[in-house]
Amino acid sequence: MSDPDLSFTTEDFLLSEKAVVERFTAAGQGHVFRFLDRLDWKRKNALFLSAKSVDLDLVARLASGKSLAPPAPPPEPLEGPFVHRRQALQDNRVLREQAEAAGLALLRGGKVAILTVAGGQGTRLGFPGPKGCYPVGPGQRTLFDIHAAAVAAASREAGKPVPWILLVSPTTEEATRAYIRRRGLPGVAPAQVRIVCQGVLPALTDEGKLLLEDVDRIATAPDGHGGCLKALRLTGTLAWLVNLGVEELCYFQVDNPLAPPVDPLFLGLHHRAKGQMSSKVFLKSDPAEKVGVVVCRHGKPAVIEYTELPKEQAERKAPGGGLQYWAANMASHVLSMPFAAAVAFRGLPVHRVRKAVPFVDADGNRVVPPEPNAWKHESFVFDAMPLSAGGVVMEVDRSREFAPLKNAAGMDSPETVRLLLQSAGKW
Ligand code: UD2
Repeated sequence: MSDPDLSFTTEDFLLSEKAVVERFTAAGQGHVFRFLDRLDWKRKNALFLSAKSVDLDLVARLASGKSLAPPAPPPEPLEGPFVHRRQALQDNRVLREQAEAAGLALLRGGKVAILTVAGGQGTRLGFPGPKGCYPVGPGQRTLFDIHAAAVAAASREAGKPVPWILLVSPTTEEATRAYIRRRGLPGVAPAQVRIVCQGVLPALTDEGKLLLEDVDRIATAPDGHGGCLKALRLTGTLAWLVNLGVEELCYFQVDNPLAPPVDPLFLGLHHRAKGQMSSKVFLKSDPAEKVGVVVCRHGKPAVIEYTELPKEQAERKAPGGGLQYWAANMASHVLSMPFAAAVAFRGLPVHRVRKAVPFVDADGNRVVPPEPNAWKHESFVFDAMPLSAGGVVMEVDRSREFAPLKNAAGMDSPETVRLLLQSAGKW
């Protein structure tokens, strides 16, 4: 067999750059290369790297409205045998003990891994670094420290290190890696942690055009926590977990320091139901609370985001009193590995929201628009719920499991988180 032709020339590389420009031009997106001739080789490289993160076929589908999440059918009250209310669980000791034992058996059998989504830009918090690095206290204790202590406790309970996947994004990856190199994750063995970077999706104008964030960078943003499953697939992490014998993935958000990474009762109920995706909920504090609600649609659990729930529905009362749509989405889930893999290959619908996206105009000037000027796109992991063939929705005590850090002040701020940690005895 003759030697492979290794005579790779600069021309070949230039040709591939030329091919990229041709492809973008054919797709009506050639304007992103309008400053190419004035870029030095470093910025030229940056622009082509940015261009390669853009899936032009997906852009065309998004621009034409395909791949976008369809309008949701009207919600139905959350009810069914898969719903486990707190009081009913407290009253059913046999079920509780059986489920807890089953959950512990999964944990001790090495069948469980933990996934923490930490790729968000954390804009509302006004903190320069990734949210996980935020020193919520006491002292300099960060969210990552708190979660690491809980993962270490789960590993002790399991009698072995529990694999822990940290989902980051291009916005948070570098700073998260630097933080972990510098401070570590107390009590957690480095070998049990995998940092997985999610993908990005481009911003698009009303005309379906890409925007330049800078002369050498196309405006993109992390593709939403729904991008975690695709990222697990593309990075080989799904295969890594399967090879470890993992069957259940415990998912929670970095911004909730009270979320137990592994909850044997929740795991056990999920497993007993032969669940594919299960979710935790808690009683909404009031109709206007900024959390998604878990409802039923065609008899299956689904989440309506607070931004998409009309005020009248948010305030609707149930016949027995209380809110009709009472079940706040705690964003803690269990996904069975086969289901996570199926969704990773199938993909999730993309939601879009109009935002003010800074861009570079035709003259190369950076413009920060006062009004929303483009669509940002992301997918949500909870859109997998209606796809699952079964699972449970378990109500928990929010005072013990929910202390979200979202804003610099007011609701869901460091102040409210500290108070909630203290009242939960976690200070
Ligand atoms: C989320 C839920 C809301 C409720 C609330 C509870 C959504 C859209 N809404 O509101 O229903 O459950 O949490 O606190 O999920 N993230 C990534 N990558 C991304 C985007 C987000 O990892 O591309 C992470 C982010 O680091 C955070 C979590 O996802 O841990 C939720 O962030 P968000 O800002 O998208 O959603 P939020 O907090 O408004």
